[in-house]
Amino acid sequence: MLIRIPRPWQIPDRIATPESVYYKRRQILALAAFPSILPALTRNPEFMLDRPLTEEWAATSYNNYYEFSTNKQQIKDLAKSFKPRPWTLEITGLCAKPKIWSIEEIEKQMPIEERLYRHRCVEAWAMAVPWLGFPLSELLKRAEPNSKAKFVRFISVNRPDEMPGIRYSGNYPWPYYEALRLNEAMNPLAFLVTGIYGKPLPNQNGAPIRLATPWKYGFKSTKAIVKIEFVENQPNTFWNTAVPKEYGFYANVNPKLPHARWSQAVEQLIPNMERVATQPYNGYAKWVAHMYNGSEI
Ligand SMILES: Nc1nc2c(c(=O)[nH]1)N[C@H]1C(S)=C(S)[C@@H](COP(=O)(O)O)O[C@H]1N2
Ligand SMILES: [Mo]
Repeated sequence: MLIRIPRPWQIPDRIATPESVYYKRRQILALAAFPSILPALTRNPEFMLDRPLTEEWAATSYNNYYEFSTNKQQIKDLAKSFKPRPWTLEITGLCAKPKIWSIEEIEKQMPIEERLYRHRCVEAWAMAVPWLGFPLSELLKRAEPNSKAKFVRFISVNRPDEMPGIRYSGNYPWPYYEALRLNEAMNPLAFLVTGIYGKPLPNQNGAPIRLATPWKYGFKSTKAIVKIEFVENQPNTFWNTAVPKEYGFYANVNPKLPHARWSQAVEQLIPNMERVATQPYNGYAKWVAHMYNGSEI
């Protein structure tokens, strides 16, 4: 694998400011290619970064998506023939107004905005990317969850024909599934993503709709979601079921709590793997720390 490894000082104008010429140009290109994301071109100033944005080529060619492969650099190619449209997302379970949404309805009706978020994989690599999307709460509140609803489950698409990783890693409990506590799902940081770098989400990043919960390890950010369900009791999750000793339910980023096989004190920024200190809640304590008492794993 030959990848260009830019040194930090060679990277042109990657620090994203609202005025970034680089970024404006991208947005104009995106608008020409995909007019329906016009409302997405508003960047929410609440969610800026303390570090450069990861270059687009890196964020879209180094992925985790076990339905395709365990090899991060192969996912982009293997996902080329995946068909993210037509697509429906079902909201169901303990709520007054269950509904099956088409992806087009979601894009039209949800308040699409752009947010710059850090992303921290449990394996210790990290990136910072501009997501397009909307708060998960916007979709959930329209379903009117009832008083029994305490958790929210997310289920990924199950298409073995299009996803070789499902065919060849038969031991995993497919389809991929995850969950949040209801108050985590309603937290303004929890974001449903339909685009990245001013463009529709590429298949390898979870098209057409994926979650971003930036205060948690990346495996909570379910890709290619087809179903969201309100439930009463804490549900099982894919990784907790597959390897219970290594992956808990909460999975909040915590530099002081090592993974069973490695430290979490340091993270490495793709693509040059610069090492930086891990921050509690991945730097999002201000938004989320109040939801926890510190014992969650
Ligand atoms: N359905 C599904 N969602 C998934 C995964 C997966 O294997 N399958 N991997 C998770 C992990 S471990 C990470 S780090 C992120 C990676 O997102 P990215 O490839 O867009 O960086 O997706 C998460 N969502
Ligand atoms: Mo991850």
